[in-house]
Amino acid sequence: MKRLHRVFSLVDFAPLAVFALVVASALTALSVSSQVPTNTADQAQGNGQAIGLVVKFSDSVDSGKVASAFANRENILLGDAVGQNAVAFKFKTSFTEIQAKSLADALKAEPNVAGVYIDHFIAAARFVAPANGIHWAGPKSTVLRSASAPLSMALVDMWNSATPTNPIAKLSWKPPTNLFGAKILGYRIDSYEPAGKTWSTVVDNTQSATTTFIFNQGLTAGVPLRLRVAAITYVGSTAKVGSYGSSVVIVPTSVPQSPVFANGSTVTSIAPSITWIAQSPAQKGGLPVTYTATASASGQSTVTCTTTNIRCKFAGLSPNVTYSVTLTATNAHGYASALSVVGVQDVYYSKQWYLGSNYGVNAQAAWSITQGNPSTVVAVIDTGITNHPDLKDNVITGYDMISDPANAGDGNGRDADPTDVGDYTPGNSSSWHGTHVAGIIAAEANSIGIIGVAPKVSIEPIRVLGKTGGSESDIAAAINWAIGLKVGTLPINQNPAKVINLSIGSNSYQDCTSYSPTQLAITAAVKANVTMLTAAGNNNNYAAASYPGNCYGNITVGASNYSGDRAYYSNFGYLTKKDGYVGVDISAPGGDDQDSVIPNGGTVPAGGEIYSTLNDGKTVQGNPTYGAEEGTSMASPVAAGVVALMYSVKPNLTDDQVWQILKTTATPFANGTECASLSGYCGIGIVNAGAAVAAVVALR
Ligand SMILES: [Ca+2]
Ligand SMILES: [Ca+2]
Ligand SMILES: [Ca+2]
Repeated sequence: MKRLHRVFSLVDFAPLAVFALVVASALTALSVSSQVPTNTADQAQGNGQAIGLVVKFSDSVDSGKVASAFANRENILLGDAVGQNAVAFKFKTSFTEIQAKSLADALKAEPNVAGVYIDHFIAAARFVAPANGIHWAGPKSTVLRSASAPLSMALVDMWNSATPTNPIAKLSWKPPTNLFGAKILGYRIDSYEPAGKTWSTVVDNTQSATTTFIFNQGLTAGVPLRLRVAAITYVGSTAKVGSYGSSVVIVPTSVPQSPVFANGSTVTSIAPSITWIAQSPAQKGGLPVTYTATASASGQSTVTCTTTNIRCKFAGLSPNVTYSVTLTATNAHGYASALSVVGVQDVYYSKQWYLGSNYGVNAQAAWSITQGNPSTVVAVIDTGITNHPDLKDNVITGYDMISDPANAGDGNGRDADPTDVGDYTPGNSSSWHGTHVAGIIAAEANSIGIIGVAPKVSIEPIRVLGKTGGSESDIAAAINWAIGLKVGTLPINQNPAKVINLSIGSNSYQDCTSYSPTQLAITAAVKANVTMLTAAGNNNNYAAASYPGNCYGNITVGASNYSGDRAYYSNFGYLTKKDGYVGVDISAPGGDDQDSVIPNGGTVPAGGEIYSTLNDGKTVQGNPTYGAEEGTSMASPVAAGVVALMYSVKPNLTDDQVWQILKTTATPFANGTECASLSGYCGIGIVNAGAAVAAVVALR
């Protein structure tokens, strides 16, 4: 994590586990799963078992030769090179974590040894989402007799054009007639929650005898706001809440939000209509909305159509011309920024809500500047890659870094072919996880399938996760190879990465920095100004306990949803006294099947999940396909794609500049959400491609 000073020792975590962070799997192209995830072994999950050591030798020795001698003497088996003069060793018999640390400490004192790290294996396990209820309790109070109810309640809409997207309401009342000898300390205001048919306190105590209260945050336009008020009176040092007056209700308003297209993005004289997703009352700003679509093409006159519906047909388009369309939603307060859809032809673009909706990454704005550059290389350290027509021109030579032939499943240890041979286990289909991740970053801009966040950058697949998971030493070797360092006798990577995506996580052990071979590699990557994005983990728990997100120097990405809040499974920040919430640096859309219904306005495309490239093989590779999945595994590559766009504009950006820009351009979480109210809990905000790329342009 980028901002974290070490917090691991502060928290005591149960040895649960996760790896490769997909929550739900829907492996077929067209039947998108919107059911609650079955949580079956989505991918590798960590058991945290110490399997060996990684020893970094001093630069002045022949590390291969010294390692051989070392292995004989210490009764440990020599494994593969990790890079940076580090070599993996395997324990001949099983070691506990404590025994491994003890041996590591002893070996640190040996001549020629510069560092010793513990290697862990990450094995398959299941994801179980724990319950996470948050409850607010008001203070208790006592007094002999409570005041009577306040009178003459009134609630009015106070929207004003200075803050057009923000609904504001003013509540006023008259004081109670009977105070029973007490004095007014303040007022308590409750709001009605229709879901549970209950009242909940929104202002515990106004601490004032003033009989008006302005609500200028936390309101949602279009969602009825019903309030009631009671006086809080006190005698001596005791206080009591009085009777509630009758309630009042209004529907707060604002300008509308941007509409989202529901189908392909261009119109022609043959197909002259355009459809968009029905907006909820909140998205309409709580007011009636009119939509105006404008079709334009160079050398042609502009054609518009207007409707209050979700579909509009253009009349009088020129034959054989492809038009670009801009759609604007207007209500009595104003209009939403128009959304242009120039050029996107990919047929499943309409499923990719995370690119263009209100809490998506604003990809269109970035694409007006760049769709990426093929010389910008994104290493996807994952399960490998499959053949896919929507990826083929963007995938460059990678490597298969899995040392253990049995786990690799391709008949050998490390080799130059990172083809994903599947991670099928009885009862679980192969995940093709690396293919899904690669498509999110760089699926091609063409007329088929989906479009990646950075559809013109290059994907460098490096395979580290096999049949049953992967080892830390192989992950470290993959990072070292990705950034162009020598890894034993392997050929040097001719296309070093600028961005590395690690959609991997395990909360089975906490310590990264002092004993992890991965930290050794991440530190080298950051030094080389390579930006590393890691998943925050899917445990609905502290991200600071999820490896390798809890290493230092990487950007740890939490998963957000369509509504602009935390996806229910995403790990979150840990509250420290010094730094506030730490552990998640930033969020990006990762999908949330429990946030798939737009209130009173239809459903979120792809069941609220992230639609990307897949393969339909249950065991071995079958045919290329597409499917919806969710997880911080999906959020991290969304962010990686944005970073790749940034480097495409300015390849000599420093890693620190990348982080500063991501931080200052992030979209705030939706008003009233957990992520918005607990600052830093889900990171700084949601990655905004358009704003980030514009900020890079401004640097030049
Ligand atoms: Ca192999
Ligand atoms: Ca291979
Ligand atoms: Ca495509």
